[in-house]
Amino acid sequence: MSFDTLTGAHFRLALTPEGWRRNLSVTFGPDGLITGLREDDNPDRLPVYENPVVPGITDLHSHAFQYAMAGLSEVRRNPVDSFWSWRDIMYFFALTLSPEDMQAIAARLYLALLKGGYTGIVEFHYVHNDLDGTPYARREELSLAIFEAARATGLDLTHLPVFYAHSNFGGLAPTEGQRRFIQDLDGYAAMLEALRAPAREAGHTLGIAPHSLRAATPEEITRLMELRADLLPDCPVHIHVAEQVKEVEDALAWNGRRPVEQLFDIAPVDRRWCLIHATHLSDDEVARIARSGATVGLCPMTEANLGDGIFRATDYLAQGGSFGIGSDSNITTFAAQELQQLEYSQRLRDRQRNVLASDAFPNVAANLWTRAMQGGARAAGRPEQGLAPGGMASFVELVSPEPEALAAVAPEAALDFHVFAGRGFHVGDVVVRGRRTVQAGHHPLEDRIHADYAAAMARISERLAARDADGRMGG
Ligand code: NGQ
Ligand code: ZN
Repeated sequence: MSFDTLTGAHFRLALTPEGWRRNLSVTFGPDGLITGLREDDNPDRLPVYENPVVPGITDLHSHAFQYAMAGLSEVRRNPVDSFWSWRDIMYFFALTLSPEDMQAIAARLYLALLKGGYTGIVEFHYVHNDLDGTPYARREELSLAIFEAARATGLDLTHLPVFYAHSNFGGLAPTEGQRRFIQDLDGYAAMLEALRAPAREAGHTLGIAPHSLRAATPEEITRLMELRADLLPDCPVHIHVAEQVKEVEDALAWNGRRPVEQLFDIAPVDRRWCLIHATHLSDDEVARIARSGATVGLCPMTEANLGDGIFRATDYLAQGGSFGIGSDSNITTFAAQELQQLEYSQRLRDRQRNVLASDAFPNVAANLWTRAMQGGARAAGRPEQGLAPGGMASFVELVSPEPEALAAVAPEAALDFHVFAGRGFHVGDVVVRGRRTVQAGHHPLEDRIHADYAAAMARISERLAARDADGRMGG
């Protein structure tokens, strides 16, 4: 599929790192980066966007396959359901998928994400093995399914093959339900090597991801850093950390150190790192992450869905910490909803309003959108300038569903409506590095992507029904 390529555009109103600006002529280079930006009345007759335009956000944390189980784990089955009982269902579901299913689900998800305000994705990919736990003939088979989904949809991919070897702190043996995730270091290195050429050809970025301090030991993380220096110097490194209180307790029980303390003990955490969730932090941990330049990968809707807890966003942002947002379990695909949930979690805790604004951006939505764009790009190993020279030519056009009704509202409020008013804006065009992937709300391959997804879901539900004698999914 080839998309229209734009060499520039004229924005009547665009959200830049300096705030909203009017009448901007912007030119794009062949690499999809912004080469020039100036205020004028469009002497070069570039294509004009009359509607407000915002930079696309990089979704910095996704497990694509979980999109297909969204909504299927909302039934109480235990006296107290929790993250851990959800995880059992997720493991059960992960044991159902073929490579073809993986590709169809990821393509359907990535299509939805493009229409949800995202132009990039960081896929934290840990389902590697065949159903019985043995590697595929091509061990990178399922990663290639993700590559294909990104190619078909046009979403900008940073792919993180995940290293996963244990079930808890202290190098405990993995469980049977984790068998599709498990690799040793040699197998992992072989997979990374096999992915380098196809990633380069397709323009994807590769990174490294120890799943968590539960799934990788300190020695293994040290070895992964050596592997990174050999194969992918300076690539992004992501890890799940301190999401659940139980993880903090297990960490303390193992060696007396909290998870984020353990991470800083063993790894050179810097701006190339992304700490996913980081929900439960001490004052010292908040300060250390903020100082390190690492990005915190917040997944507000999933964290709410799983009952994780509330991230200390006010403290962290006051110290200049970098953050981005991830759709994680993909229960929602709208960036606006993630940002709304992030702000509301702080309002509910502090009993205040307009909490996550800044002096530069008193509008909460513009502040959160801009910072999440920057943090997401940093976490993906991409330029983080936004709609400015050197930034990515990746943007989203916001179209009002009721232009007449909103005519009296300043156009600059479009993003406030998009994030905080349920009757938000639609996306019109979505341009990724200069390529128009969505035009007036439509993707050229959407019919096929929907049909492939429906076929995959039919196969999956048959397989689930066959295995699901005790009704663990759905109703
Ligand atoms: C995951 N998801 O890897 O999909 C994790 C659950 C775990 C989230 N934490 C598994 N949301 O952390 O052990
Ligand atoms: Zn995750």
